[in-house]
Amino acid sequence: MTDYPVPSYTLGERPFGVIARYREYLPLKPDTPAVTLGEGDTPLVPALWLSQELGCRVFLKYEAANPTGSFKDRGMTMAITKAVEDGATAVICASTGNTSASAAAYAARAGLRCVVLIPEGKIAMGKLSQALMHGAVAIAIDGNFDLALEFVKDISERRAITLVNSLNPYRIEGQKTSAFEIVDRLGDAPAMLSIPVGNAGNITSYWKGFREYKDSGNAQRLPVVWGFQAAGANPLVRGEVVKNPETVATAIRIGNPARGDEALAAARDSGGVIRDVTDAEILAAQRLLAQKEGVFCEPASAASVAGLLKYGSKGLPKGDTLVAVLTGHGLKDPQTAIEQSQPILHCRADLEAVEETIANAG
Ligand code: AN7
Repeated sequence: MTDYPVPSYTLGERPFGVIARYREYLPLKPDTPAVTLGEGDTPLVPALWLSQELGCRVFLKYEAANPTGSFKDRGMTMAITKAVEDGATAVICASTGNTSASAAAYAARAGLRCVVLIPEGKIAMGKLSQALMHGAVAIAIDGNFDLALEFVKDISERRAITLVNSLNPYRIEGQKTSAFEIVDRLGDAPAMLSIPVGNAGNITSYWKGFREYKDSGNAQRLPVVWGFQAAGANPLVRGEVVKNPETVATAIRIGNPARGDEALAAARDSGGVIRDVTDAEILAAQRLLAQKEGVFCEPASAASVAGLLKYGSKGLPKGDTLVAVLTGHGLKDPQTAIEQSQPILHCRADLEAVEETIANAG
């Protein structure tokens, strides 16, 4: 055991973080202090426009509301807590961005060294700024995520540095808590879950969470799970590794998912399927969410809604509940947001000119 400090003050009755909230479902010793930033308990936002469009009661599980702006924090609180429990002093991951941001933050909190391997030029600015600001050693390689993951697997097997990619089973354990929250909020599992798929850890986690909650009597049913990949990074749709994955949704620019078999099993066993959406469809869904629902997510997250809009003419649970998981915040990738939006209007610092510009803008 370690000397990770437990705060001597309390935060009232409300449990702080997913370990405090769901400890009985997580593989931890009873006295292990949680390394937490208060992740989880994210909003389940009723999607009014999308509900009309699809003929279902659609909710958006807004994982952007986690401390570092993505769902990764649920898994990272577990992975880092376990690393500390095991006496680790350093952690390492490969990342398309969000894992590195989360690992860097939780490692900083626990006083661990953090090393992140990222694909050169293919990580969104917000995520990079987080990894750097939290003090991680950030190494960019001129290769993609899949190669970076091979490297960190190799290094963590030979050296005293703990792997915190979703190959780490504790990541899955932490991330399954989102399924618990959905059931706790809705009173049962939704009829359908829609989720983006990259390295396939998250779809695996949700499916595990829904099954465990049903087995323990907290839910009566299981959702049909639809998973969506980007068309340029769609190994689970093609049935083979994609050597040079390419997509605007850099978070899911992954050609050889570590938990691909589990993702396919989750889709199959639930009566669902994994399909793909183009970059244009992803960006259109991102804009629709921002402009019709007021919800800003990053491109990879919008794949879950792009898929519903694309394939929803058949197979949706009409009149029943449907949850789309929005995995990360739109602010993670401001460049992609600005590039696809109306340009800013420039104007002289003159009241009349401003009024004229407003009138002309319609
Ligand atoms: C916003 O950060 O793989 O299928 O290295 O950041 O569990 O991989 C991120 C993945 C979806 C896909 N949405 O989840 C990484 C990384 C967002 C993401 C995914 C990611 P998985």
